[in-house]
Amino acid sequence: MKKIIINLGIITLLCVTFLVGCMLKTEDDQDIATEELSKADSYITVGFSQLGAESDWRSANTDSMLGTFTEQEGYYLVYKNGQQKQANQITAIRMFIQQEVDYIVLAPATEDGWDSVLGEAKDAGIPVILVDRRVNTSDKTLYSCWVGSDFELESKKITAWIKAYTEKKGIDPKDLHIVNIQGSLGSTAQLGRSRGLKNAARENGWDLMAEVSGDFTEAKGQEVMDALLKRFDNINLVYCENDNEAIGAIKAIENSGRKVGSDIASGEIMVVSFDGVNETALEYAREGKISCIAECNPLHGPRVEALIEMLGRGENPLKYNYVDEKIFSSLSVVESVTVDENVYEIERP
Ligand code: GZL
Repeated sequence: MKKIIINLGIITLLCVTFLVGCMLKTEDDQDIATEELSKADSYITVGFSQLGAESDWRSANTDSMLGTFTEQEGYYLVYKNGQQKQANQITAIRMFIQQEVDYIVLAPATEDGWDSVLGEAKDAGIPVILVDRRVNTSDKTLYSCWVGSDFELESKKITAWIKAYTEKKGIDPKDLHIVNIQGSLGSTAQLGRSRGLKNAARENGWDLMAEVSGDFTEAKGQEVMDALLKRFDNINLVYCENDNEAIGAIKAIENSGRKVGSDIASGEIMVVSFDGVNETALEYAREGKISCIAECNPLHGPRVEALIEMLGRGENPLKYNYVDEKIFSSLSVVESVTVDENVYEIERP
């Protein structure tokens, strides 16, 4: 009998312990949840919708934002990655609205289709800051301000470099046979960089033979370059709208047995690119495999923070805030380019 009582006692003790444990866990969970919410209440809460992770530039941009909006600096950041899909970004913005964040930061994948969800943020009284690419809307009140690059200026710099270089090398403009491996179609970076090349080709009499999207990725860049090499036998300049595409294109060119370089007259295929973030691309630029890179600066975190601080003080920042950017080449033939009456020194990568 005694043994049974002891067993019953142990069973009872185990049940009580279990129940207390659950309650403690629940209370702890409740405490943690409450603590998180209260912490969020005492911080500036920022909802950041990033478009994806397609390139080194994007990763650097994300790192800059995450490194800026930290709890130590008084922020509570809710970060959502859209995996290249606008629908995911729209869902994220609606979640930020439900969470009643203080600010929404949006890096839009493409320019169209934002009016509805930005209207919901406006109705909720949450300021929206755009970063990197732009949105195409007639209602400019849907966002407080934007910070990023002048993509067409980036293109004007690199095409001015191409013009100066080929003229110094005595290459007839009509003998310049160009293919453009474009970025993600409909993105502001792609639209500006493609427009810049198209205008320069028309003005200079260059032969722009094809424009095909490489989606800002290395794999797609290599695939597109493979196809273009099968389609054309006279390509002598490849204009890549970002470094990752350029790395992929160079793989395809070398796999085909052709040589990448700046000696077009001797049959080398010249590659130019944008970003200047990927270390391999910068090494290629130092080696002369990539002849010229137009910088696209990804470090927008501190810039967005400055805009939030201004908005927090009730000030009105500039609507459009452009970042200053360089142009890199290891070829000393061209020392500077002049674009829109501004002189840009060519810097070593
Ligand atoms: C430019 C940015 C582009 C980069 C690419 O600001 O939108 O997207 O040039 C990135 O590398 O994928």
